[in-house]
Amino acid sequence: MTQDDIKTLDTQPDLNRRKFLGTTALVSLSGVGLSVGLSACNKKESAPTAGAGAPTTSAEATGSSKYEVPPGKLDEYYSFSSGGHSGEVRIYGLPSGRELKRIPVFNMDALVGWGVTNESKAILGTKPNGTPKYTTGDTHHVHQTYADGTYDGKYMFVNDKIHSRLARVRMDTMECDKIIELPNIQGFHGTFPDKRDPVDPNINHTTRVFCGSEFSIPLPNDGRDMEDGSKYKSLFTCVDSNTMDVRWQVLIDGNCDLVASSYDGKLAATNQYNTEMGIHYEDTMSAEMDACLFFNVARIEEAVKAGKVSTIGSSKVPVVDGRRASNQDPKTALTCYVPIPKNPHGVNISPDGKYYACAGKLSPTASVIEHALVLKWFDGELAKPRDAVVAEPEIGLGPLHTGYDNKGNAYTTLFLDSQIVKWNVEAAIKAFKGDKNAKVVLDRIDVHYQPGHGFTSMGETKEADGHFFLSDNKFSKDRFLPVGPLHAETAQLIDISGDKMKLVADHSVYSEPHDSIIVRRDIIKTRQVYNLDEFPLAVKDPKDSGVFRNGKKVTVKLISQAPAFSLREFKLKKGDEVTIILTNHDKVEDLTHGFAIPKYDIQFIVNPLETKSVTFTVDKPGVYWCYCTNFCHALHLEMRSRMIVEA
Ligand code: RUQ
Ligand code: CUA
Ligand code: CA
Repeated sequence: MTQDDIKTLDTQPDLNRRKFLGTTALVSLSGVGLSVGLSACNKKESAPTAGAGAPTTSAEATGSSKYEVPPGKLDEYYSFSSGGHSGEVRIYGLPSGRELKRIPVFNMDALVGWGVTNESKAILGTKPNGTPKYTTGDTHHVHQTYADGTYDGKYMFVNDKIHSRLARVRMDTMECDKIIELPNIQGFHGTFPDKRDPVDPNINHTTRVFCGSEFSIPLPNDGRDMEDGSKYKSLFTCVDSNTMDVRWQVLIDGNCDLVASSYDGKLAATNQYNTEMGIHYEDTMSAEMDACLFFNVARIEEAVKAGKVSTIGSSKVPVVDGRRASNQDPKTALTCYVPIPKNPHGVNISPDGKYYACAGKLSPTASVIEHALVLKWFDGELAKPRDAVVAEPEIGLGPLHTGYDNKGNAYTTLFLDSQIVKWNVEAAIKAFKGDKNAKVVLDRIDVHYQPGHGFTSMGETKEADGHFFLSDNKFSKDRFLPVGPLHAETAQLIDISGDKMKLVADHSVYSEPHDSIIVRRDIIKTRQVYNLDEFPLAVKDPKDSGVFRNGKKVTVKLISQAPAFSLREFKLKKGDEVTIILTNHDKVEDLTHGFAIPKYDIQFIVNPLETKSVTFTVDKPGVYWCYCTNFCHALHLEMRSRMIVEA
């Protein structure tokens, strides 16, 4: 394929001519880099595509008041979004796009003191010297716990791809309460809570979190088998959502990527783009078909119970064998590999629980897999896994993630075409059966530019409401004021309630949001204040404040109450290991104080009736003004205490 051929990729209207992006095409594509990918962005409208309705002209925001949230009014939805490189989770209001909060998870954060206080360090994990074990994170997938097929407002889970950690965030305080590191994997990417137990009908809520790992590694990864990629392996991991213990892992062929869970609790799914087990990226696209891999949760747990497990390295986690060769008999198989073209990306279950859409990425198709047919294969009643594919519509170039409305329509991001395509699932099934009149693709809309993730309001629950689609685009180019070589990204809000999609807002977002969920506001019930009794260290009475010495270990107990700390000063000696415990006695929502110590790198906040502590060694004699960092009162600047360190 020549450079010119590649250039025509974006304007070539005949889908069939670009059915698959071959390895050569992609290798050269990466060579010319973004100029090819982005050339789609240069046109205001895209060329009509065969089999599709007329493309929608990029509907620039009309400023219709319907989508405006006037001053003093609240948004209809929360959007919970991963922060990518920052390692945090972000919360936006929709439709306004107001950024409401950043929850530090895998990152340190001076505003709240995450990674600074003893309590947060205990969650983050520390090195022997007491500093956080890792200071970087890479969050991608945010999902909340379910009850009865919809969000229950209890917890949210988010992955850390770089260090393979799973974090849990409490929804009442919107703070991280637990982080674990998954054993024997790298590139932990897809994350999805289950929706009910596969066996026990009384458990209709989340009790597990499924985790997919993208990179295969030698197992154990201790210096053996490093040159031979065919010996590398991947594991699919199940975590207990309550205890956050790793329950089990499944050894698989190929890799995992994104993850979905079924509404009946019976299956978990992951798309696989590297069934080739390639180490170099050309190798990862050498095969025309990869797979969507299904896990039979009940059978895996029976096998674990029956002790049909092994362990890897020093990990005690039971590992069952889900490799293809060991799972040929459907009646006993733990896994089912459904062939899907080519380097698929994204696996999303429809709100009625019937279908999974697995988009082709390097094939212009989305494969529709019927849940009931995968179960049938496990019962020995379906000839081969591929028969579970009931539709494979051609929808456009570079299809990635799919969201759903409440009318049987799917909305898929097209990375290369820079579009969102709306298609009807039942029509796609009819067309696959040969119905030439089935109208599959219903609408297309240009987005700006190169959408990665896309998701609909409540679309990952049975309460999908068909109101909004949010397109998280990887490039904003000319949409916002330039801020240097790295631009903001665009989150574009699209009204999907009518027949035609309508672009209603561009929101700029700080790089790099990956997946998000859009949650109705009535589901989220946050607390207003903490309770003194929640904290074992709480300084409950102002009279309990003071300096308590035990040799070189010193405890300083303080309370904050606007506009003063209970100690005007506290004296320490050089070399002391001091623990400062601060309890905020203000009881009013949002009346938060901060505590910062110059030159000692201490900064944190205490929310109403919250207690936090820090431990450090005082090695620099002198006077240090500990001041309140959070504006709390007309006398906020005056709110200080003096740390006096004697030589
Ligand atoms: S997936 S790398 Cu997490 Cu589409 Cu974004
Ligand atoms: Cu307390 Cu500012
Ligand atoms: Ca592949």
